[in-house]
Order: sequence, then structure tokens, then C-alpha cells
Amino acid sequence: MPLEAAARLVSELTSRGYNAEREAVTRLTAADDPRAALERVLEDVPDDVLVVRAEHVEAALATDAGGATHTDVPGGSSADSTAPVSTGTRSAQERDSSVRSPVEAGGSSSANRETDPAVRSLEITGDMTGESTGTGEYSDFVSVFRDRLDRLGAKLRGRVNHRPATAIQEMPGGSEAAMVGLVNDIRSTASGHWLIELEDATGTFPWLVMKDREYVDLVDELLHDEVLAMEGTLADDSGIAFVDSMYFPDVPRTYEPSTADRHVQAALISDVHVGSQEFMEDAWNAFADWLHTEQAQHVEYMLLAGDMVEGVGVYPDQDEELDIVDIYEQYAAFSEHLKKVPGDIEIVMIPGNHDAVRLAEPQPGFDEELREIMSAHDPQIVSNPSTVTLEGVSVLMYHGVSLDEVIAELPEEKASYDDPHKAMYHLLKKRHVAPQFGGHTRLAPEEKDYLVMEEVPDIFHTGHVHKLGFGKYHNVLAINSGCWQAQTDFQKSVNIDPDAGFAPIVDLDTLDVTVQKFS
Ligand code: D5M
Ligand code: FE
Ligand code: ZN
Repeated sequence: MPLEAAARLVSELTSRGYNAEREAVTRLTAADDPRAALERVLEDVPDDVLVVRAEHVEAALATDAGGATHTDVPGGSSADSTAPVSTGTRSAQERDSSVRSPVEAGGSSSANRETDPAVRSLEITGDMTGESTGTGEYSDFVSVFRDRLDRLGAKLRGRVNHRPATAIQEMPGGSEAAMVGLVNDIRSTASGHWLIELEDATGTFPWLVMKDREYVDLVDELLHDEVLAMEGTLADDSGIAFVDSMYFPDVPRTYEPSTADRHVQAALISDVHVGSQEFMEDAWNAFADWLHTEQAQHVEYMLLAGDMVEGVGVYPDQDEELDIVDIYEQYAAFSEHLKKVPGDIEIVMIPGNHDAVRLAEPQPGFDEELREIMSAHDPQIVSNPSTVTLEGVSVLMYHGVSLDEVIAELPEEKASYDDPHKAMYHLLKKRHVAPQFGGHTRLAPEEKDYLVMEEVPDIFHTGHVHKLGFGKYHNVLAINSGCWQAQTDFQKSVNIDPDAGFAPIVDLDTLDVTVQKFS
């Protein structure tokens, strides 16, 4: 599609108070006389329409060609067979004050995002969709852990005078030694000390943390399969080492996050759970309406961190709480809800454990069929996890299944459902979104460990636990969005009181957070 023509059309629509579906713009641009086509569409659309959709364009152009009449266009049906086109131009908006001001309809006015498209930027990194190489063989598990150890180990090797496990076994008793490895085992001894077995490419070596040492406090933060370094003194027989120091890959304390050069905001949400009887449609609609108001005019991006739909067969007896039982219908309904979001907001989404993709992480973005169902708003669909950089601010998006594990393993004051961001701090410290393999978190063996945080993100965004919480860890903003699902029977039975119907909004120029409540 000619970008300039599309940009001019979007600009014209916006100046008249309309948002437009990307597909609608694509079709208008393809018309013989796009300008005239636009006039016809605007004459024809019902008064209460705020978003010009592909169907509106279709209907107006059909009237023109065949002389057929029509009175209304259902706002609900999804885009038809024309392939969606990604142009990146939807954001092109300049205000032309010579035309009439935005329409008021349904109690909400258009937000009129006035952004020059040139200043918006959105880049994706770490999307492994279509890159999966794992076959589930034992050798794949070996490669993924080796890659984890190599890459996280590289962050530690300059900090200690490390030796391979096999070399440490050969050192004389009483020597100072250090090792970089994966936590293979954590055990308490009969006398109350802690025995931590580290593994590297050559073998394993046991490290003993004495119960009266300061590092004992760090032991209860350890997770299986995380990468760290230990330094200490070998016992007389060199069969074990007494730990003096522990080092974590971590985020430097002095980390300085990047910020946007202008006042622009992103809504960071997750866990919509469309299809569940507990999906809070009214709250969602209130949120979508708010996005059309002046107050939300700086919200130009929306990030969705998984669990778009409730899914089918995710947990035992889940079907008793389903409102929509067909998974495709759930996505079609989700797509309708997404269409209420202003067309000039850029959307990026990753899947979660309720979504129809493989459960093992990393989870590739949705397949073609589901993308087609969700194409109307033209969201960018990427893997869980992925990093999206918005105007220089990198946001690591991860659904958050490992948080259940972190919360279960760590003491209450270090990680809890009430303070989900504190659990996220531990993932940042370990520089891995899901260190512990084998519990709730299923790991897909790949050649590369996509779950490693190679770079420090400016913002770390998760969901899954349905609790809202945010805070800073070494200047990185950790934010767990709440959900759009009221308490389920299961959650009632285990006393989880979800934070439902909230939208945390992040200022990308300051990394400040404000929370909008819609329930
Ligand atoms: O997860 C929402 C939260 O509730 C998350 O912390 C897991 C937990 N949860 C919910 N249902 C179950 C069942 N049936 N078993 C174990 N844990 C559960 P979500 O991914 O949205 O379901
Ligand atoms: Fe969820
Ligand atoms: Zn989830």
C-alpha cells in the first residue's frame, strides 16, 4: 500500500474524529479514488460509529458499484478474506483544523492522538516464533542448559577466578577455589548447614554454606537450574568447598534505563480471559471507552502479556466456568473486544498458559489461523517471552508462569501474591524469566535458551498471577498487570483475591506508573 496515501487518509479520518481499522485504510487506499471513497464511507457510517471498519468501507463501495442500499453495518463481524497488510502507517496523524471537530458519540470522544508517525518506534527482539528447532530429544536439553550456562556464566566469569568442576577436584585441600555453574541440587544437612551442588560442562562439585554464615540468607532464594558463582575454601580432602561468597548475574545497581524523548504512554495489561464466565466485560468496555477520551490521548501503545482467552481444558473442571466453549469462538470474541481499542494504538501481544499455543516455554506466537481471527486491530503477535522496544524503552514481556514457582519456593517476605513485583525482582537478579525447570514451568528444549535475559530490560512486564504490583529493582521497572477476570471458584478455594479491572499506564518518558481503575 502506498504509505503516503494511507497516512493522508488516516490523518483525514482522525481529524474528523474517527479511528480506523488498518484493514479499512488498506481498502480505502486501494479504491480508484481514495478521497472520494472516504467521503462516501463517512456519509454512510451510522452516527454512533467511532471506528471505521473494513465492513464499512466494503459496504460503501458496494453501494457505489452495484446501487444496492444498506442502512447499517454490524460493528461486530471480523475482517473478511482480504489478507491483512502491515504497513506501520496507521499512526500517521496530523490534525487539520480546517475540518470539523471530533464527533461525540456513545459518551466518549475520540482521543485524537496527534503523533507524527515519524516519532513512533516499535521494535521486537527475541521473538522465537517460527524459530523452534527442538525435537524433545535428550540432546536438546543438553544444548539449552549449555547455552544458559554459557551466556549467564559470561556475566560472572570476569568476577571470580573460576575453575571447572573437574579441576577443582584436583586442587590441594585448603586452596581457594571458585566455580560458575547451574544449581543442580539444594539440600540441608543433618547439622543444619546447606549443601549446594553446582554443575558445569565438566561435572558437578558440592559447596557447603555453613548455617552461621551471612550467605545462609541467600540460600532460601536459590532456585534449581539458576546460574551463579561460588567462591570458597576447599576442605582438606578437596571433596567439598566451604562457601565464602556467592555472585549472581544480576542487574548492575547503577543501571540507567532509557526513556522516551517525549511524553508518551503505554498500557501494560494481561489476562483478559475472554470466554470465561468471570470475564469482566463491563470493566473492559469502560477501559476501551476511556482510551477514546482526551485523558488517554498519550496512550499510544498497549502491551498484552498473555491469557487473551480462558482456553479449553487448561485446569480440571474449567469447563464448568466457560461462557464460550469453542476455542476459536473465544478468540473471535476477544478480537471483538480488541476492536474497541482505538485503531491508532499500537498493540503487541504474547501468549500465556491459557492460550492455544504449546504450553512449554518459550511459547511461539499464535499460528496463522488464530492471527487471522485476531487481525482486525492488526496487533503484533510475538512469542512468550519477547522484548519490545518502544521509543528506546525496552520492555521484556513474559507471561509469568514461573512466578508461581518463585512464590512457592521463596519465603513469604521475599515473594508473595500480594507483592508479585518482588518475585519479579528475583527473576531479574537471576537474569532468567523461568530458572526452575520441572515444576509448573514447562521448558521446551531448544538450541538456545530464549528465557535468558541477555540484556537488562528497562521495564519487565508480566501477568499470570492476576495481582497488580509494581516497583523498581536496580532502576528497572517491574510491573505485574492484574487481570480482567473476577475471582474463579479455584481462586476462591485457595484464597487468591485477584486485582481485576485495572490498567497500569506507564509514562515512557519517566517510567512513572499510574493505575486506572475500571471495576
Ligand atoms: O492463573 C491465575 C493464577 O491462579 C496463577 O497464580 C495460577 C493460579 N491458578 C489458577 N487456577 C489454578 C489451578 N486450577 N491450579 C493451580 N493454579 C491455579 P491463570 O493462568 O490465569 O489460570
Ligand atoms: Fe491468567
Ligand atoms: Zn496464566
